[in-house]
Amino acid sequence: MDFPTWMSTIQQRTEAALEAAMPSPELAPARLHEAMRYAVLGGGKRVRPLLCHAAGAIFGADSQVLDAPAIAVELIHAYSLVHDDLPCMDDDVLRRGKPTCHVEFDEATALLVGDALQTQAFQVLSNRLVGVAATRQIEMLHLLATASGSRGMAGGQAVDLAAVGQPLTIGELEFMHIRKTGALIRAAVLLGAHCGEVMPDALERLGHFANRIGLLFQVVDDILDAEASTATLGKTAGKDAAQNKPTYVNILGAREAKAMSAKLRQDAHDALEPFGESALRLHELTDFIVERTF
Ligand code: GRG
Repeated sequence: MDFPTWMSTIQQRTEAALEAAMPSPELAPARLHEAMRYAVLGGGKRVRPLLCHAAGAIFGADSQVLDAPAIAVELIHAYSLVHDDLPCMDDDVLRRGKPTCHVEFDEATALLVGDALQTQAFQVLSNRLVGVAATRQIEMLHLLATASGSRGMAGGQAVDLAAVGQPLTIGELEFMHIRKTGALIRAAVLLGAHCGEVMPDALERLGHFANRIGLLFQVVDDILDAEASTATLGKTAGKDAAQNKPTYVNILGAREAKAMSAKLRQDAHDALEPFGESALRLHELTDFIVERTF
């Protein structure tokens, strides 16, 4: 199967699994459920579910089992986008090519959407996973909680908010992005591996790969924010500069940021070397992260 076909197959099964996990809009409280569905369904590249499936495939994990961690991570991601767009945070009106959740509904609803999606992620991941030992599943829940919390994504967001208008060093910028963007990407990869027969040394190597692509994802995001249009991105372009936010592009310059992206891409491919052919999809996803246009 070629990469575009594989990608579209996983995106479709992710969409179906998300649809099945989402509460019906007819169920009370209808407005909250409608807003949750609005924030989650029918949009996004589904990069984290793709990474989860690709990592799981290396260790022979079953696709049906992988759907649970894949959508759990996507639900955390969707919650983070809804909260990030709120006026008290990034204050944005456009996400995934449509009005942000608080614009389409209202702020209080958007806040609750994020809360409910976050807990739903853990509800999904705590369902029985066929073929995964209970102790392993507890490790997975712990991993996702740590990646999402104050030592992971939420912590990175706190550093991000505090950094507006502040001159950051490249080291401080990296500290922030390893948490804000990288932690969830790492969780997606490791959760996928946990669903298969993975050994500790392979997990460590995969963790190294995931750290590289987490940063890579962010460097590319900064380049796109500076160079792509709002129409292409489906979210407001040029926001980082407008909000005086530290980014790889404004600290290093576009040329250096692109050189950094090329280096991280190579490091990521190198980290996959020991997995041989079985890591084909992760290699392809690494290239996709760099070559994406939105
Ligand atoms: C509110 C706790 C909390 C955290 C928010 C993820 C995040 C932290 C903020 C989003 C801001 C941002 C632009 C981060 C850069 C990287 C990123 C996560 C981009 C969006 O992810 P994509 O490109 O989006 O995977 P889609 O829409 O394709 O799912």
